Amino acid sequence: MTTIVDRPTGHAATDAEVTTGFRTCPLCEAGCGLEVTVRDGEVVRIRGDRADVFSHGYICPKGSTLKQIHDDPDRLRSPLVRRNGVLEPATWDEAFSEVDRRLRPIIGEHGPDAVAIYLGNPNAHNLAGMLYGKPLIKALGTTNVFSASTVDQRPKEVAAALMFGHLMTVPVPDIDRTGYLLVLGANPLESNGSLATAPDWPGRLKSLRARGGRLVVVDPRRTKTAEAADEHVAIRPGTDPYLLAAMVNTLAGDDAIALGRLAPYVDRLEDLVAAVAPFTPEAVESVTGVPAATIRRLAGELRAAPAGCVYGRIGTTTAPFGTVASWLVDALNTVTGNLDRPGGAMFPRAAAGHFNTRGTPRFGRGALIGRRTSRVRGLPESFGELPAVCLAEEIETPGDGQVRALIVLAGNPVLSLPNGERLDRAMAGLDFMVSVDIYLNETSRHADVVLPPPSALQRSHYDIALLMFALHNVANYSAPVLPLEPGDIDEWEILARLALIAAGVGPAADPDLVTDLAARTLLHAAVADDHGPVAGRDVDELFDELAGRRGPEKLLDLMLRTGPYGDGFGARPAGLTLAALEANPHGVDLGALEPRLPDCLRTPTGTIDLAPEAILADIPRLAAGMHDGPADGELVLVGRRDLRSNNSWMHNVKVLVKGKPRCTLHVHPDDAARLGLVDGAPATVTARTGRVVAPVHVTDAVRRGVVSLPHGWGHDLPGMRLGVAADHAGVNSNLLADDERIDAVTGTAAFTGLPVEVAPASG
Ligand SMILES: Nc1nc2c(c(=O)[nH]1)N[C@H]1C(S)=C(S)[C@@H](COP(=O)(O)OP(=O)(O)OC[C@H]3O[C@@H](n4cnc5c(=O)[nH]c(N)nc54)[C@H](O)[C@@H]3O)O[C@H]1N2
Ligand SMILES: Nc1nc2c(c(=O)[nH]1)N[C@H]1C(S)=C(S)[C@@H](COP(=O)(O)OP(=O)(O)OC[C@H]3O[C@@H](n4cnc5c(=O)[nH]c(N)nc54)[C@H](O)[C@@H]3O)O[C@H]1N2
Ligand code: SF4
Ligand SMILES: [Mo]
Repeated sequence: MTTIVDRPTGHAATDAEVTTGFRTCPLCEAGCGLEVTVRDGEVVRIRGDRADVFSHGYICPKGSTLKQIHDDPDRLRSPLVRRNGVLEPATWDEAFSEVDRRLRPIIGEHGPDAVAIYLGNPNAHNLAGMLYGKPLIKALGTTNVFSASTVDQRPKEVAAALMFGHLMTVPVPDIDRTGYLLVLGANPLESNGSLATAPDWPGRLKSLRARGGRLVVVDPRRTKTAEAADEHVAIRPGTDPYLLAAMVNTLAGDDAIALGRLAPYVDRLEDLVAAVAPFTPEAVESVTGVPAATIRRLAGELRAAPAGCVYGRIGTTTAPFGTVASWLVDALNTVTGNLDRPGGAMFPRAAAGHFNTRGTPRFGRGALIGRRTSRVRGLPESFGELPAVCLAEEIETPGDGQVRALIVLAGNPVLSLPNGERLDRAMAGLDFMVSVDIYLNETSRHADVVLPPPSALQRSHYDIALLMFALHNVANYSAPVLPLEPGDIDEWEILARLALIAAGVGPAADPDLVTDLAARTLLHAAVADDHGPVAGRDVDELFDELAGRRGPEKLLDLMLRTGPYGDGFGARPAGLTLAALEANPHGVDLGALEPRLPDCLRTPTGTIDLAPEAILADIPRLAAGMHDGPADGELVLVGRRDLRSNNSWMHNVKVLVKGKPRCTLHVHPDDAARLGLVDGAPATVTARTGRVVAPVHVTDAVRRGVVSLPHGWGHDLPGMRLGVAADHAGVNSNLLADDERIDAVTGTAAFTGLPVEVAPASG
């Protein structure tokens, strides 16, 4: 444990040992540093770590609730095994034996595809998920792999892979140096940012404006971020690609395209220009609801800014044209000369695990997408995963390859995937299900075995994934603040033991086998990398150097040492190691983002593809809707996030759910008047797949014709153990979200702009 014993001054001297631990908050992508004070094994205070190199003390109201989650009596402390239909406490050995007993025969009889896996959002914030999820998938050998990515950022990843050669090569907005930031479909003042890792968005956006920069927010709702902006453009949901295409069209028409330094590395500019030719600002005015003059002005402003940047997030990705929109965001960054320059859209250089820092610069296989399709609906695979919208039908539909068993890692798909009611029903029909989860909730209540990891404060942390999107290059490792309870096992060990069971080695095998196999695999790749710091070295020798560590620490040390700042196992003695991070509990500053093109490209051509065929194929569909203005009385649903909420699982924390209800239906006053809806009274919202009743909040913060309901609520199902959440149940907006509405290129759920009917609820 990296703890510093200190006695706060001003306290009466006691015999209690007070320790202070520092750890990165794992709850959202901002990655704030926390200072955790522990007295006699109990957390007494969590506040922002003022010495953290990235967050400098900033936290949001969720950060300190790691204590409440740790102390939550509803948090599972032991495995549960279903016996005679009832989930009962069991020992770890009993639980793993049960998984072995039930899972192996299903694989034996029906093949590996009979077991599906869903990886939920917290895996991206968690060393276990990042390092042991893949070995588990490999051991299962299933092609039925699903994750939260296809209800989230997959369109951005596919666009990035097609343009730049790898899914994690996503340009991030350099908000600390930009002079002009155009934000579409993101609300970082509630979400704290996404695919753009940085603590303190409020402070950063304030500084942007204080230094004379301009902030423009495109959102059907006047969000907190829009209120903090110079300009709010209330776009019609789902139509961002029309707006973006028209901006590129404007620049092309004005002969204002300027690739700058990037010109030698950019391919197919003419095809981009041709693709957007039909989308003039005038042509898209009615579909977007944005005046042509505004579109022209935004294009001109972006072009004229000394350094400007376009940033699109979930409102643009979980949309019917999510990939087209994601591509156009970076096409616009490129044609305005803003890609890869300070103040523009830049490529971070992460310390561990970043594919684009390995191998030969400008050489790669490109996007690994569409290599197969889903069994029932024929939707495309991407990066080894199938769209999550397919999960229910793959369970329900008999035949070869039918999903009969499901492993859920840190996910709550019943509340998070579209058509939740269908998924809930499908799960009830599974032969066997395992949930690795800290709660007995909407999803894990279907499991036959629930395996609870310890709380976040009892685990170590490093943001392998999120630091690849950081707005400043940093590395920050956290040791556990609290020890494991006797007999408990860490989350990585749970996943490793599941992998060993899946591989047929049995429930009692040593989890370190999984670590060591993964370590050797990584080392083989590292020594084979002619451009890396351990090129040509002996794998066994390097492996032996890691002997003092086990679990995720072993793998992380390896990744850091072979990474771009690493010590190269002695080759660069001053370089980064895990030990160096342990000695710096507030993190290590690796410097501001720097231009990385063309070396970070991994496309087959070694250049940026400005007009990927797989995306252009969706343009005719886009063009077909170009003149579709809103129908009379049209009402469409969009989501929203709240600072005090985190997807589906933090509503059991009293301090976060107290106060006025947050799961309300926002309705514009004109629509409310037209439909006879009254503020505070319940309304029925109906869509193809379902119906919910939610209290109305009349507000002109939503655009006319748009209603908004947050996701992640609906905690009123039987068989759960979420006492606080049940008292603030709300409704599940994914009973309305349609599993047939998708982004065509990736199969990602198109949550936004769902047609709904709203009426006063009787009684
Ligand atoms: N309608 C609509 N639906 C949406 C969205 C939307 O905007 N609108 N957003 C989508 C997005 S972006 C995402 S990312 C998904 C998220 O959806 P999911 O992938 O389902 O993730 P969460 O809702 O965060 O649920 C996390 C689960 O993990 C458990 N958990 C928490 N911490 C840990 C841990 O450390 N270890 C383990 N093993 N379990 C843990 C929680 O109890 C919970 O059951 O929802 C998507 N669904
Ligand atoms: N407090 C909190 N923080 C979170 C989360 C959380 O649940 N709560 N979830 C985390 C996760 S998993 C993610 S992925 C990130 C997401 O981070 P963000 O992308 O910032 O998420 P939101 O706050 O939902 O903002 C999306 C915005 O898009 C708008 N929008 C909807 N449809 C459209 C459209 O068609 N066009 C445009 N231009 N805008 C549209 C919505 O009104 C909303 O304001 O947040 C993360 N952080
Ligand atoms: S902003 Fe995110 S990372 Fe920072 S304290 Fe809040 S939840 Fe944690
Ligand atoms: Mo997400």
